[in-house]
Order: sequence, then C-alpha cells, then structure tokens
Amino acid sequence: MKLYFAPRSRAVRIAWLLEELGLKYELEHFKVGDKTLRSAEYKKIHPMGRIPVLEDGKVTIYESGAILQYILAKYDNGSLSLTHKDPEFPEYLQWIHYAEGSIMQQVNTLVVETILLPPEKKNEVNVARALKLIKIALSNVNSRLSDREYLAGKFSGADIMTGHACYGARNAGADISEFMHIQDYLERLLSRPAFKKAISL
Ligand SMILES: N[C@@H](CCC(=O)N[C@@H](CS)C(=O)NCC(=O)O)C(=O)O
Repeated sequence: MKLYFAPRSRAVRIAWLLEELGLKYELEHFKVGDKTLRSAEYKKIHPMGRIPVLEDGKVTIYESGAILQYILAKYDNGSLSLTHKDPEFPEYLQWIHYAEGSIMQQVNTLVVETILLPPEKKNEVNVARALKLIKIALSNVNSRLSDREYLAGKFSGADIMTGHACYGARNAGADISEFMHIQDYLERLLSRPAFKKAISL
C-alpha cells in the first residue's frame, strides 16, 4: 500500500490507522501547500490536488473518511471497527463522519485566516465565526465523552477521525480549556504508540 502523505495533515489519520493495524505501507511525502500537489501529474491521482490518497493494488482512493472505511472493511478483523450488529454502530458511523462534516470546515477557515493569508487579507469576523462554530462542534464531542472513554463503545475508527479532528482544532488555536473530557481524551489518544508514530512521520 502507498499513502500520499504530509505531516500535520489529515493523512496522519491514515498513517495512524495503518500503524494500529500493523499493516505495511510506503509513504510518498509532501508538505501541505506543496506546488507538486497542484501539478497535472498529481491531479491524475487526486483531481483536487489533495492528500491523503491511498493506493492499494489497482485501487486508488481519496477522502480520509472513505480511506479509513475502506481499510477497515478490507483489513480489520473487528478490532477497530463495528458492524451493524453492534448496538453503537449508528454512533460509530456518525462520529467517523462528524470529523469532516462538522469540525474540519471551520478548522480550515481558521488555518487559512490565521496562518495562510497575508495580513491585509485576514478577516477577524471570519476568525471569530470559525472559533464560535468550532466551540459548538467540540462542545458536542465533550458531552459525548462525559461518561465514556471513546466515542462508540471501544477505541475505533471513529476516534481516529474525530479524535484527530479535535487534535487538529486544538493545534489550529481552538480553545479547549473548558472541555475537560476532550483534554483527557486527547491525552488517551496521544498515549497510543500508533498515533505517536503517525504524528512523527
Ligand atoms: N475532505 C478531505 C480533505 C483533504 C484536504 O483538504 N487535505 C489537505 C491537507 S489536511 C490538503 O491536501 N492540503 C494540501 C494543499 O492544499 O496544499 C479529506 O478528508 O481527505
């Protein structure tokens, strides 16, 4: 398997998953913002010039959530995934998709407005709005974690997706000081050797 990867990107989720499962993979390393990601050559692999992308034999697949579900369906024996027979299967799916659906759009805005744009183009209204929406989205995760260690029954792909989104939100500058359960959760996740390895790549 080959993973198109950049440090501090959503590709970390996939490296984390591959490490958890003990699967062999090679990395094609980029940096976020790399011009090669916009090349015609790379756009044959991902038409929008994004990472992560996974190649597995004849399969090429992008979208981190889809890649995660693909890997779990093909290579996991149930250790990190739930099936429709598990009572928390709906929550498992919900929290897999919550990362991109409800957290990351605002995190993107925050990164663009606070890091990527030149000072004259930065817009404080956009920053304030993104922070407000992230707070609402994270508050929901915090409530979910008030009486459990993981989002859906056991440590699973849902934690890789939404746990990583919480980690990304915090790193982008979201204030999680009032979200005690997320703080503990991030510590739990960061103590996993597979996550440590993925963020060191
Ligand atoms: N929804 C997509 C988002 C992919 C995405 O936006 N990736 C970012 C990195 S986190 C990227 O490729 N940025 C590279 C760039 O814009 O140069 C996913 O979950 O895979």
